[in-house]
Amino acid sequence: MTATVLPTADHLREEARRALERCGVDPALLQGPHFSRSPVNGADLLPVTWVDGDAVDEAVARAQDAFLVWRETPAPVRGALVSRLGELLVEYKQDIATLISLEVGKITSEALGEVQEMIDICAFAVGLSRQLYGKTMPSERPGHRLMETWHPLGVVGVISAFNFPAAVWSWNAAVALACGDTVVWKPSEAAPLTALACQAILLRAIEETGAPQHVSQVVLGGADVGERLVDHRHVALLSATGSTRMGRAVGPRVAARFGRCLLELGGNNAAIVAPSADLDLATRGIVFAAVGTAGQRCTTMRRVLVHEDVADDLEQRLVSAYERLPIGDPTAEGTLVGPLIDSRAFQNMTEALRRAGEEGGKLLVGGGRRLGEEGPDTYYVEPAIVRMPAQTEVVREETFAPLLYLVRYRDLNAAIALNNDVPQGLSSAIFTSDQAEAERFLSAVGSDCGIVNVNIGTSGAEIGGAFGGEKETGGGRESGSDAWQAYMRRATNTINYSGELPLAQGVDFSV
Ligand code: UN1
Repeated sequence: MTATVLPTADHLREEARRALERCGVDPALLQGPHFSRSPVNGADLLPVTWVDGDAVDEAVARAQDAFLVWRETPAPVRGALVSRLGELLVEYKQDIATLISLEVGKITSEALGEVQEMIDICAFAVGLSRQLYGKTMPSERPGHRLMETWHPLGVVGVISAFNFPAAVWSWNAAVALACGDTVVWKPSEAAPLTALACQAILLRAIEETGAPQHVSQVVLGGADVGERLVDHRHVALLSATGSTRMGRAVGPRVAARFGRCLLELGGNNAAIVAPSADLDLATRGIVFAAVGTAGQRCTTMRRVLVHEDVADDLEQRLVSAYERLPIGDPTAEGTLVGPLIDSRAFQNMTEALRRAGEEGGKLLVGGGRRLGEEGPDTYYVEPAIVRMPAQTEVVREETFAPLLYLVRYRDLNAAIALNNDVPQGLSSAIFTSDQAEAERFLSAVGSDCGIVNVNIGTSGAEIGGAFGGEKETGGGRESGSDAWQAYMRRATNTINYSGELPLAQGVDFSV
């Protein structure tokens, strides 16, 4: 394992400043009293200004005005804005990736991957701007036509989390803009600089394509800013990514004003490893899904349900892979595991490890803290694997850290039951060479998650599919497939060209 020397605060600050400057961020926005902090070395990066609730009201009012213009702009013309955004993201890919690494500790390859995901959603949304299809249906009445049309919805409020500080905004913004909505974004408090860079790039695309200036805005701030968006009657759709606890608070508040909600909450994702699995492939798939982004994706694999015939073999392979993981400075070449976001994440992991021990777990590898001396406020941890005697209480909870539980099974139905016996329902996987087993897992009596994979891990979904999950994950779907429908309102139209007035269901109402 590597023990890298961490970059100095001055070095990181300089890197951030250069990236922001290239992206065209107005230096006037980089003033206190709040600071963006880097988990890479625990030091403050640059100051930013937070706004208050009144500024949110003003931003929503501007977004509402812009909406009145934007909704009348032809959808393919709206697509041209998203297309330009995608081009600029290609151009500034490295700068945004740098800011993501500095602010949330993502390794370079995954930070670049996050920006690629933004570029991909732009391409998807541009195509979508010519495919906002409604259906036509045969009417039961002669001389009638029945059809549906999709119209822009209004202002979309986006609340995003630290772990995908830019991509999740773009999933929402690219699709919402193509659909004719306008956006007000409250980014994670951990990643304001990334948000300012994204906003600067979008502003340039707005100027170049002549779109209304306020089709998309960013509001930096704390919980009060988020709450104002949640409660604002002009926020037609509130799209929020974060913890189940946050979703439990947000959902009812938006529902109380009859607003729409799109929730992407917790996950407690499992993979089943069947006796026929290619164990080499399974090992690689599990390590990426369990350890990537230091275990801080909502799609992170947290449980492996392994058949007892292959359990010892798989355990050995995983432990050996974990022992070789390069942990350290996420911006250094070759690092695979960067830091946890903050001390609370570290405490949560430590606490879960303690409870797992109490509940009969045996720690197989990892769990220690690294580099504590170089940066006292940094939380580099060794990803851990714990063998559990059963799916106990702690295993059923989501711990947002690289902590993987192994539970053995004997019968596939029991493994599927374990997969489903958690409150969350985001992602799931099965590693098997037996098609009947794979099909069972994919079927109505299989996994109850929103994402169900075969011979691939639980994380790293592509843009084309709808992303999201069931149960305490919140039920929302974003990015691909028909997820755009959440950003539009549907009108059902019945058109009578018969010259008569026949009533549906054969009702006779002649006077
Ligand atoms: C998240 O962790 O909030 O499927 C999103 C994945 C990524 C997105 C994760 N494409 O892992």
